[in-house]
Amino acid sequence: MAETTTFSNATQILEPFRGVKRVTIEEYFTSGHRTCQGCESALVMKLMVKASGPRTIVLGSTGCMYVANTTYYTTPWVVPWMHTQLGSSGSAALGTAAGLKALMRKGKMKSEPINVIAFCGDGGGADMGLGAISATLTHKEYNSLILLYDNESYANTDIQASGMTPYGANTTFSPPGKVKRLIHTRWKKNMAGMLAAGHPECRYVATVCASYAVEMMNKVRRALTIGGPTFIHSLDPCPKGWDYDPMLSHELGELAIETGIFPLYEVEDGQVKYYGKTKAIVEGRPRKPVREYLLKQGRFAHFIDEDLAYFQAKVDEMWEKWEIPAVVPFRRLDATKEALSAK
Ligand SMILES: Cc1ncc(C[n+]2csc(CCOP(=O)(O)OP(=O)(O)O)c2C)c(N)n1
Ligand code: SF4
Ligand SMILES: [Mg+2]
Repeated sequence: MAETTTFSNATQILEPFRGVKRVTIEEYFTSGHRTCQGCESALVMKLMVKASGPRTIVLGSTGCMYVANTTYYTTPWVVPWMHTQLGSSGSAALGTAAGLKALMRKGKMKSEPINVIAFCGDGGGADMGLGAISATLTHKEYNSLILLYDNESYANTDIQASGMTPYGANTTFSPPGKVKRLIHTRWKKNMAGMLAAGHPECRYVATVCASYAVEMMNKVRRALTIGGPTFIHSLDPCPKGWDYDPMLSHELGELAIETGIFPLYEVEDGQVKYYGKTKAIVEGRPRKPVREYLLKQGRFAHFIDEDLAYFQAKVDEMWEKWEIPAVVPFRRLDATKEALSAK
C-alpha cells in the first residue's frame, strides 16, 4: 500500500487486485454475525473491508447489517466500527472524515490516510438518508465512501417496501390480494445515476454486485484511492425478502446483470465505463428475458404474463431509449430537439 505524500487530502493508493489469486487473504469481517444463510449483504461487508484493508473505519446505519452483525457482545468487525442513525450514513461519513482531519491537523493523531466507509441500506440510504448523502457528496475536502447495500426492502423490520423495491414485488407493505394483484406499482429509483448526475464535486460513482467479487473490490479500492466523497451502489440478493432458496444468491446476482435489470458501470470524472456482462450487452450481446430472474423469486410469484411484459418493456426502454443506456434516463437526442423547439 503506497500513500500520497501530502496530508491535506491524502488517500491510500490501493492498486486493483489483478485477478482472484492476487486478493489478500486477511479478513476484517469474520465470524460472529447472525445474518440469514445466503445473505449477499454480509458478503458485501466482507468484500468491502477486505478491499479497503486494515486502516479503515466503518460506520453503518441501522438495518440488517447493523442489527444482525452486532448482536450483544458479538461482532464480526475487526476494524473500528460505529453504528449511526437510520438516515445518517452521509452525516456519519462526513463528520468522521472531518473529525479525523481536525485531529491530525492539531497533532492529536498521527497524520496518515485512513479510509472512512459508511454503509447504508436502501431504506436508510435511498429513502430516509438521501439528503445527508447528497450533502456529503458536495464536500470535496473530505475523503469518504458511502456504500449502499440494496436488498430492495426495509428488510430488518420484516421486508417493507422501499423506494428501491422493484415494481410489483410482494412485501409486507404490498401483499398481492384478490381484488388488487399489484399493490406496489412504482418503478425503482435510479440511485447511482441520480447521484452521479447531480453532484459535480463527487468524482466517483459505481454500481456493483458481489456475484462479481473481484470487480466489486476493485471499485471500492478505486473509490478510496480517488478520494473526496464517493458513492457505490451494490445490488444484494436477500433470500428472506426475495423469497428463494439461499443457494441461488450468486446466480440471482448474475441474472440481475444478464437480464439488464441492474447495469454494472462506473462514472469517474464524468466518464461512464461499463463493466463485464453489462459491457457485453452494450456491445450487442442479447439480454436474457427478465422472467428468468423474476420467476426464481417468490416475491414475484403472483406475476401474470401482463406483469412480466410490463417489466420487460421498462427494462427495454432503459436500454434502447435512454441518452446513456441504463445510466441517464433522458430520451436520446430527440430530447435536445424537443427542448430547443419548446415554447
Ligand atoms: C428513525 C428510525 N425509523 C425506523 C427505524 C426502524 N428500523 C430499523 S432497521 C429498519 C429497516 C432499514 O431498512 P434498510 O435501510 O433498507 O436496511 P435493511 O434492514 O434492509 O438491511 C427500520 C425501519 C429506526 N431504527 N429508526
Ligand atoms: S433479511 Fe436479507 S439482508 Fe437481512 S440478514 Fe437476511 S438475507 Fe441478509
Ligand atoms: Mg434494505
